[in-house]
Amino acid sequence: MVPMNTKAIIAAALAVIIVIAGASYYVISNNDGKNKIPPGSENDVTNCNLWVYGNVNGDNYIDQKDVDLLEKIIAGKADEVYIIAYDGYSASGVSQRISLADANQDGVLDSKDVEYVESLILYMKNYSKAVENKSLDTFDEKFTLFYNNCDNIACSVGLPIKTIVSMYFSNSEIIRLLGAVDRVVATDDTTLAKPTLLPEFQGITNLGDRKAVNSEAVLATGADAYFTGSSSTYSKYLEKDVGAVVDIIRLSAWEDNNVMVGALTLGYMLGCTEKAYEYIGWCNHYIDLISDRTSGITDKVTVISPKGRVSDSTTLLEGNGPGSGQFEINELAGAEDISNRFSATSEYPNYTREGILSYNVDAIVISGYCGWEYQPSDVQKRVYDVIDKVRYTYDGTKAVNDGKVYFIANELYTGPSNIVAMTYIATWLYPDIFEDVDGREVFQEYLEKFCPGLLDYNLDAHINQFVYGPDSTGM
Ligand SMILES: [Ca+2]
Ligand SMILES: [Ca+2]
Repeated sequence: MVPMNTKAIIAAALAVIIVIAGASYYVISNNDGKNKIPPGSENDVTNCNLWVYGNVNGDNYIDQKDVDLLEKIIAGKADEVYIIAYDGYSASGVSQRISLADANQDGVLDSKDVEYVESLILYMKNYSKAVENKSLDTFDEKFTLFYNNCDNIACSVGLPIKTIVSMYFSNSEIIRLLGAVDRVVATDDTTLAKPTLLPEFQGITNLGDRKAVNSEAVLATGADAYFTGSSSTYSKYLEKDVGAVVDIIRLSAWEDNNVMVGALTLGYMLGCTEKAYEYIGWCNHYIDLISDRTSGITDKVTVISPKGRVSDSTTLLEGNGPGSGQFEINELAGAEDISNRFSATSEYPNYTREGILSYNVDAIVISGYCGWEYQPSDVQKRVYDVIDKVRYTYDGTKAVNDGKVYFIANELYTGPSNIVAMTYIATWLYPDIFEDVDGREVFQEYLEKFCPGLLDYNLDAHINQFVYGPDSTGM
């Protein structure tokens, strides 16, 4: 057993990012070897988005501050800084407390790490400049970067990355916001099935199913790197099959809502740091704004997010729990998501009517299937009819009685545009304290800042495909 005071500190540290006090307590207090995490401290960093070794102090940069701290650590004058790397998506959810100080990943901290970080800083300056000046073709200086992937495994990647494969549409959205679409040599069927969302990817070689991709086809692309997600979902044999030739980069594009880690860490690897920091800054602006106003609320609005599939009413009891992305966005919006009460281990728990009634949930935000590739004529069937079915399924709850049943297209609920969903939810659940915040404006900002291919998209004409709530035109 972990001593009580340590346990409380770990729980507090974890609560900041995962906010499932019940589940984290369960993991820590049942330390049976499967879910072992080292003791935490109140100084642990929970908001590090740059999971690159050499980021010694756990902020979002690798700079002179890291060199200075590393020298102090080596001299015994400072302690290592630990970041909480949460990998909740893999089955039971494993949190790791890791230090990024061993920059060259040789198992010891010494002057070689200092030299490595200094050379990394210099390299990134030249690499980013080559990307910025569009002279990457002739930039042939090589560097091996070490990072922690979304499976919580330390990996290496060879730089520069001149050609890359992008698997899954959320991953492709990240590549676009970083400004690196021109390096994509192959992609997957979900990216190609979204010509409205991702017009600039259309016509790129299709590698098909991201979950079961053909290894030979990956090799045939000749790509330097392959950008995908957790091995529990996406073709876990790839490292073994092609890892010697192609660097397999597993970073979150939605999982655990670690999108910011995915965007910044990949942005670093691609030398697209300027755009990556712009994105992180934009996300943090809204996260902080909502957190500042909701963190003091003691009686938070309780919420669930059932999947709102059109064809099958039984899916209306399928939920989104910790690790799904929706859960984390609800919590960031200041709500108390009660989905974790239905399963301690599954990221997609099944709700029961009895359970939802007994908890008397305050609000329901449907994670629905409309959005980018649909038209206003689809809204009746895909949004309004689904809302009606949800009202029927959850009849008797406070949410239905009070008319607090909302809809967000799942493409907006997870992935890099999920900050838009977060602001909509916050304004719906707490209208009094967010009168000055407008989800629709945040959506437009996302398009203008991070979707250069969508500058002509008429959001007003299509907004009802994405959201249904108090400030949407459908209500
Ligand atoms: Ca740093
Ligand atoms: Ca070392």
